[in-house]
Amino acid sequence: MRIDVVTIFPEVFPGPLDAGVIGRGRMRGLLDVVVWDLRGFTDDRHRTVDEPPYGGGAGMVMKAEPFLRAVEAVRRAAGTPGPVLLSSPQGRRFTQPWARRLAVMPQLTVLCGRYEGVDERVAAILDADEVSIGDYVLSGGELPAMVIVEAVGRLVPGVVGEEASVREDSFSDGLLDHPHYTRPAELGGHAVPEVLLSGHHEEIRRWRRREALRRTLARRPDLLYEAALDDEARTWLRELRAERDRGSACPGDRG
Ligand code: 4FV
Repeated sequence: MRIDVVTIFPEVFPGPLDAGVIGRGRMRGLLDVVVWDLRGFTDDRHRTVDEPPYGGGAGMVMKAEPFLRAVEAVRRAAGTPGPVLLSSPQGRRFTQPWARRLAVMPQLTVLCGRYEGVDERVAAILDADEVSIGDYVLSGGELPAMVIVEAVGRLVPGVVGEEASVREDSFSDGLLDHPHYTRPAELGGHAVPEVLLSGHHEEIRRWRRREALRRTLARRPDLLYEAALDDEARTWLRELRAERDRGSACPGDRG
């Protein structure tokens, strides 16, 4: 997969995208991340990318034309161009299912905003999707772009060595992940749950699924509406709800 990023700060991308699975995926040619400098698509000697807002008000707005020229160049270079994303707090919330849908595309372009935002016509003319990584305000779209490259890149087949670990990711079945433990078996009076030391794989699977449900019910009940639950999970969820309602709160879960 090829991911093109357009930004006025190309220098912030090396580092985060060179390390770990993304870095290895790029080295192995499974993932191609190309970072473009937006100023390269300006047409004045001051390489202007922003102007005061029509209608007045504080701050500056990013001009449309440099983004339009940049995406033209990306499309020429990318061969089979895919969707265009514009990172902004006004966007739809980025999720694992959205990352999965993007990871099967041949190419993706991510535009990084700065200042007060980007001229509204960029998204309209490019039919770009606005994407938000969360309800807080950053000073730029570069970190959101890295989040998207990381979340999508690691789903490209072969990028994460153990496919299983991608399959068993948080949100892979719409639930939060189960608790994880490793050596030592006992730490400061906190013992690892017996079942995990039992070697009884079915019992371990059941414990992990139930704990994932318990945690999701306590911390992110909103996820339960979308989650694909089978009969086993629905039964346990009823029991967990009854347990919760009986007031035997989940030990340790502040909910
Ligand atoms: C953001 C977010 C975000 C807002 C103004 C860039 C900044 C500046 N992007 N999810 N939250 N963007 O805060 O995606 O243009």
